[in-house]
Amino acid sequence: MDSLVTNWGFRGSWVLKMIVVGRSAVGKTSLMHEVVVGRLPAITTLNYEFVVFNYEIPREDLVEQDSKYASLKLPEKVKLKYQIWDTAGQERFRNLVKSYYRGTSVAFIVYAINDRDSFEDVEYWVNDLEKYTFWHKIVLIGNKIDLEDLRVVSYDEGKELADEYGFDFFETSVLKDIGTAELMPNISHPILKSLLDNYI
Ligand SMILES: Nc1nc2c(ncn2[C@@H]2O[C@H](COP(=O)(O)OP(=O)(O)O)[C@@H](O)[C@H]2O)c(=O)[nH]1
Ligand SMILES: [Mg+2]
Repeated sequence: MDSLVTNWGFRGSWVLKMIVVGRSAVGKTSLMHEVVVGRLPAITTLNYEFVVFNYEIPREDLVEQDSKYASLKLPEKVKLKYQIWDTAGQERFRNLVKSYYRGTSVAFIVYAINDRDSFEDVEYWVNDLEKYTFWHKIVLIGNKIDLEDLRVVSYDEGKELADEYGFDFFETSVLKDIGTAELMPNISHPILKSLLDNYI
């Protein structure tokens, strides 16, 4: 089993690599930007850019929501960082995306609830991810729930698919700021626990 986190150079500092995949224009870049910077990006990457976000996990994220870990104190010196690899979803980049899987523990597969093709693509990404490496966690995300009138993928369909694969599932709207704040804290707790149990 690959390790969950990589020590990124000096004692007590850990980086957790994540990757974001999915069809183009579902909102991958917007979502990760929202998570990291807290607002919609002024420019979208429009399909061809690969972006790496580095993000130090706020301590509040790690302890706030779950009383079970609230009493577990992360030593002051320890720093945790997310490194999020945003990718482009078009066919011609698909081989390139694979080259980023190595050493990555968490994968987000994003589709848009108003784009049936993007939901049907999920299976492609699952197969691709599962061929390549060990995943600590895969998260399925149905984005753009503000477009309720244009919805063609129901919540239940998304949830069922996620359950079938054993993935976490969230619906989000970057535009309306729904479900985005919970995303990272939700995956931080298991990470913290694993760190405390295994590394620190
Ligand atoms: N209505 C709506 N539009 C969104 C949402 N998230 C992203 N978008 C828009 O969808 C388009 C594609 O977003 P982008 O992040 O570049 O998608 P990517 O190709 O998957 O990285 C942009 O015009 C975004 O502003 C959302 O939650 N709701
Ligand atoms: Mg993008």
